[in-house]
Amino acid sequence: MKNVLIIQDISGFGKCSTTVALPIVSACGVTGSIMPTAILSTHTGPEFPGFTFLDLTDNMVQMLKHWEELDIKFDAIYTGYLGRIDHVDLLIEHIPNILAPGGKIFIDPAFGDNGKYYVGFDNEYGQAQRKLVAIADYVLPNYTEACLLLERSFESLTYSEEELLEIMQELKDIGAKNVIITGVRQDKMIGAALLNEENELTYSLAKYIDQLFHGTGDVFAATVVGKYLNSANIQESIDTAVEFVPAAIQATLDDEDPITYGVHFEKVLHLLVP
Ligand code: PXL
Repeated sequence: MKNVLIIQDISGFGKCSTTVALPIVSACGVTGSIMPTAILSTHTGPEFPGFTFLDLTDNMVQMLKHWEELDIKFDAIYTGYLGRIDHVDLLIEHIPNILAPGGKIFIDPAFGDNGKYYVGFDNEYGQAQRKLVAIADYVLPNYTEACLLLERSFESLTYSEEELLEIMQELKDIGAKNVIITGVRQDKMIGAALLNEENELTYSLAKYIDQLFHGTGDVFAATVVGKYLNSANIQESIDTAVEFVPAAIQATLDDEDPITYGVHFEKVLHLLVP
């Protein structure tokens, strides 16, 4: 059975990062191992002012040391929201020791949306994440994160295919083997674009639902990772994720909970079961 190491924070309430990634990869029939980077009361979005934040860097060092002593290896490493710049160098140093031969590295920068960094992050954090992009087999930024990584203007985006390719190529120039950009829009559709190792550009698009939800980037990335580990087919995995996100959003809209409670992906999790 494939085993992916999910390296993200645990947000107690609000559904994102580890609490989303773990059930999703499990539904895909993949073992999810975790290395929490921080524990928060909620995610850092504006709906939850005053969130708590416990940094777990010291514990990460201990966990890595223990796994290295036991020679534990993972079939994939999947990083998302980390929390501290220090985490980047720690991971760069240790990932080679805990990745199985032929294992894949998935990097979701997870530091911004709508043209801005999340609370607590700045350009220094974004530029540090470039080191992870450099070792990625697959990097999965949204348009905001792609622009911030490249220090490009988000406001002057034209969303043309030429510009999209330029951005993807620049991310490859940093070192990422494959680039998956999310939030790509075409007419009434939304989805993701992939520029693969052979420099082929493909789109996966689904119906656009005009409602922003926190955590959809995490749902998308976790689905790609979980499905990929079972199929080794990145295009199929992206197609599934692009369909799964609107299904989860629709399930949330159909529920009476306030949307601040997060995406109710649990209601459609069965769609991912092999
Ligand atoms: O969904 C990304 C994410 C993950 N973890 C935390 C966050 C966010 C986005 O704001 O705040 C703690």
